[in-house]
Formats: sequence, C-alpha cells, structure tokens
Amino acid sequence: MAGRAIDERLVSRAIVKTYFEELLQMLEFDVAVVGAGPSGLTAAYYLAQGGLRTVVFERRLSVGGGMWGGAMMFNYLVFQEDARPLFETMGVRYQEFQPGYYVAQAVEAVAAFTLNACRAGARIMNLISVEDLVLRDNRVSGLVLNWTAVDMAGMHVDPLAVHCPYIIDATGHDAEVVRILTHKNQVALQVSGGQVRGEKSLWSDRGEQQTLDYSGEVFPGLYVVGMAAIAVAGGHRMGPIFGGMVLSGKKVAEMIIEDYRRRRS
Ligand code: 48F
Repeated sequence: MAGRAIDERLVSRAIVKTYFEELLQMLEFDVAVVGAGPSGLTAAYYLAQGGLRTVVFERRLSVGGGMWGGAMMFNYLVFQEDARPLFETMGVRYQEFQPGYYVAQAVEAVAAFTLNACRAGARIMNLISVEDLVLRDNRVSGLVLNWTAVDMAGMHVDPLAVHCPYIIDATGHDAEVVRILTHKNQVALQVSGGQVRGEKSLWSDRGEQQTLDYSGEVFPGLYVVGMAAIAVAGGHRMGPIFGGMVLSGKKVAEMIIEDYRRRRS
C-alpha cells in the first residue's frame, strides 16, 4: 500500500492503551446493564441518552441475544403498534403485515439497536461475564466480572469488581443476576413470594403485558427487564414478538433516570 509502512507495534499499542485507559474510567459508573439482548440494548440507549454513564456487559462475542434468529431460525421478528415509535426511533425498517402486526429483519434490528446504544454513549463490553454482585448495606452496588474465556475454560482465576449504583438484569430467561443474589444471600425480592418464580408457558398477549408490568426494581439497586422480568415474577413467555422486550427496557431506563435525578436534586 502507498504511504507509510504499517508498524504492528503501533497497532497493538493503540488497542491496549485505548482499552485499558477506558477500563480504568469504567471501574465506577452510573448504570450497568447485564446482557445485550433487545431489552438491555434498549435500556442502554435511553440511559445514555439521559446522560447516565452506562456500560453493558455481554457474555458472548456477539451482541443481540435472542434477536438474531427470529423464530425457529426464520430471521424476521414481529412487533406491535405500541412499539412502532421505538423501532422508528432506532431507524429499523419494517412492513405492516396485518393492522397492528409489523415485521422487521432480525439482523437489521440487532444492528440498529446496537448502533443507537453505542452512538448515544453506552459502552458495550462483550466477552465479559457477570459472575457475582457487590452487596453493601442491603443494596446492590456493583458487579463482579470475569472474562467469559476464563469461565469456559474452567480456570481458577479471580474476578474484578466494579462499582455502580444501578444494575439492570437483562440476562433473559435465566434471570442470572437476580438468581445469584437470592442464591448467595438469602434475601427477599420485592416481588410476590420474595423469590424467583420462574416463567410460565407461552401466552403471547398476557406475556407482553406482564413484561412491562413486571419490569422494575426487585431489590435496592437491582432492576429487571425483558425475559428476566418475566422469569423473576412468574409471567408467561410470549414467543417471537418483541414489543414488550424493548418497551420494558425503555420503562426501566426512565425509572432509573428519574431516581438518579431525584437523588441529586
Ligand atoms: O436472551 P436475551 O435476548 O434477553 P431479552 O432482552 O430478550 C429475550 C428475547 O431475545 C427472546 C424472547 C422474546 O421474544 O423470548 O428470547 O430478555 O439476551 C440476554 C443476553 O444476556 C447475556 C446473554 O449472552 C444474552 O446475550 N447474558 C446472560 N447471562 C449473562 C449475560 C451474564 N452472567 N453476564 C453477561 N451476559
């Protein structure tokens, strides 16, 4: 190639220096979103838009969670009227299939939600797994992180901890963060029964409404969105319709922004 010769040492230096300078800034921030599926990416977008320092931790190499595959690998997703403004905000193209039923390409939706979250200022850290929480004075106040590769290899390597006053469990069907909290600490959640109830079988209409209703704070500092909200409160799964997922992320982002501003005023 014409121009200066490429120095591979500079390529390495650019990556290492930029990553670790940023990581140092990220030891303390405002909101952690665990999981980069549709609900987590939406929450991250609105939180960052609202001016909160937001970091998304995603275990896998790829973001998007369960959004890529549509349903049974037919890679279209469906959303309903209430969610149409949100998909428009994200710039996702769609078609009306029947009045009130819209279809969009799953891959385009993942790309659009991801780009919007990044451009709004959220930092997405992939390949990092959340393995525990920081718990202080009956409030969740941080996360314990490790490389997913360490986890997969079963290596005995200690994790790192970061501090943040708000944490969102957007880990999907397993509600992993909430389960870690209750499993390790014998605490009661702010939901009926005080414990994770587990999701019920598919009922799309009811599940969509429950996704919104059950999204919120379940323990001081810990919020649930998307399928994690359904799993914690014992709602119905809804299948490949995504309106409830994204509206749930928006709802919780707005709750956190309001609480954050109230505490600082
Ligand atoms: O499963 P996922 O897409 O969650 P969601 O936002 O959306 C659910 C829908 O995709 C679909 C559905 C609705 O129609 O039923 O399933 O509720 O994304 C969850 C993400 O969290 C990551 C996981 O890899 C996935 O990308 N994740 C799970 N546990 C951890 C994690 C963890 N401990 N640390 C980091 N990331």
